[in-house]
Amino acid sequence: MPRRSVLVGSIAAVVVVVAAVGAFFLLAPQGPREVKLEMWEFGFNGPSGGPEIRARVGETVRFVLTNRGGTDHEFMIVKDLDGFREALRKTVNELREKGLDQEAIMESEEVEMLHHKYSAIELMVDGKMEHELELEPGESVTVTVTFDRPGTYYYVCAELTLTFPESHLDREMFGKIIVEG
Ligand SMILES: [Cu+2]
Repeated sequence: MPRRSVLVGSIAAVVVVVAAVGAFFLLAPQGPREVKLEMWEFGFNGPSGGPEIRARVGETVRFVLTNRGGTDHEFMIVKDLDGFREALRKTVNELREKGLDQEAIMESEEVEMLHHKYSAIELMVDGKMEHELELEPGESVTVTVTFDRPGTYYYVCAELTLTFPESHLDREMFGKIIVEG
């Protein structure tokens, strides 16, 4: 075979391979975007706060949560961050005034109800819808969240362990989620 034909043949082969790889990535089903969040005292991926997450309306994001800290941490998504924080403070104080101890307050119906009231987006875990999740130290959970409406949301931890009567939210354990239409 003349040298030129070999060269043309090689180029053609490279073009075919590049086109095939390109088509594979274009046509392969794109899974939900994955966001890894490590929980620490008292932040996500660090000692305070958490990374800002941007999503599009209709997008599904898979959160891989791992509790790397030494105490329990929570995960839920709220819209009214200040309202939730204030309501939690008020409820905890009212229950303390009634004489309830930390354990009783953490397991109280009142605190549970607040989580339900302020949860803005449901979390899908193993095929089940949840308002909030609680992870023990070392635990890891994958959560799927679909953002149906535009707006600003916050993923938060409102645990009371170690910080009682304050919550982890009072130590800035939250991050912003911006959902664009
Ligand atoms: Cu926490």
